[in-house]
Formats: sequence, structure tokens, C-alpha cells
Amino acid sequence: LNQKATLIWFTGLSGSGKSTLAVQLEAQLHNLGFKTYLLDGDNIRSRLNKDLNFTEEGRVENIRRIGEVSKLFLDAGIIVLSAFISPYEADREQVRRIVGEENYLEVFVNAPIEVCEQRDVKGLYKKARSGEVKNFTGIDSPYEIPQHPDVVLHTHEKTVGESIQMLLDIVGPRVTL
Ligand code: GGZ
Repeated sequence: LNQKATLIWFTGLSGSGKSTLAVQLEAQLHNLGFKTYLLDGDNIRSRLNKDLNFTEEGRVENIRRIGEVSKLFLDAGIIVLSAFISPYEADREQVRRIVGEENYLEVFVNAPIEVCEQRDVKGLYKKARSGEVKNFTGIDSPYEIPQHPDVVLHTHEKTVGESIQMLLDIVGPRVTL
């Protein structure tokens, strides 16, 4: 299978479904024979970037490094899936420039904050509301709506399976030579 190394960049609020979709899309691409790698909080925020916090500066540097790491994987011919809030448009644009426009595919995981807050998988929205967690995206830290996403997924109106199908239809042709 001839694959075109591409960065599939998921952006959206905490609890919007980025990781779930990235994990499942990666599994599907892997089954189809593609070489993939998933960058997420587990291997980046808690390892490479564990010196960074959630201030604006911390997030800017987080996304910059993830863009550079993604580029290394792309150079090795691997399809990269990246799942980070990446709240700032300028930082997403910087990643697009780092890896090259033609190698970048942006997926806006667009669930309303009310829905994300209701899900509150890790209890972080509750802690943000009480002030125990500061600089929480959507509460007291901004999320800038993507201006040029390749895909917008309304995860509150679709099943995971439906979103994955939509992603495969768009991603498939972009990662195949
Ligand atoms: C946002 C936070 C924060 C604050 C901890 N704001 O839902 P999660 O838990 O698993 O995913 C969130 C993750 C966000 O890290 P990112 O590297 O994706 O953020 S960014 O792209 O903005 O740099 C959340 C957890 O870390 N978390 N504190 N204050 N999310």
C-alpha cells in the first residue's frame, strides 16, 4: 500500500471526543495497512512536554513542539494523528506551515461546551468551575474556532461509528498515493 505521509490534526475542547476518534481512526487505518502514529496527552503532555503548563505560553510551546515532532514522523513516511485542544488559531497555522499545507488535514471536533461539560469524563470541568483548576479551556481560557478546518464533526449529533465513517471518506483519499 502506497501511503502519503499526512498529519491528521484533531482540535477541540476537552471532552469533545478528539482522543476517542483519533484512537479509532488510527485502528481503522492500521487495519487497512497504513503505518500510523498517534500523538496525544499520554505520550506528549506526560513525557516530552511535562515541563509545560496550561498557560498561554505553555500551550503555544506545547503545540509548536508537537508540530516539530509530527514533521519528523512525516519525514519517516508515517501518517500522524494528533489529538490536542490546540486552542489558538495562530498555533494551528504554525503547525500547518511547519509540515506543509499539502501534508496537513485539520479535523475540528465541534461539540458544544455544555455537552463537553456534561460528559466531564475526568471531573475537570467541575474543578474548573470551583476554581480548583485554573486556565481551563472554555471556562477561563479561550478556544478559538478553527477558520479553515478540512472536516467538522458534530460529535454530539453523531455516533462514533458515523464520525469515523465520515473521517475515512475524507482521510482515505488524502493518505493514499
Ligand atoms: C485544558 C486541561 C487543563 C486545562 C489539564 N485546560 O480532557 P483531557 O484533560 O484528557 O484533555 C485535556 C488535556 C489538554 O491538554 P492539551 O495538550 O491537549 O492542551 S493544549 O493543546 O491546549 O496545550 C485535559 C487536561 O489536559 N487538562 N488542565 N487547564 N485542559
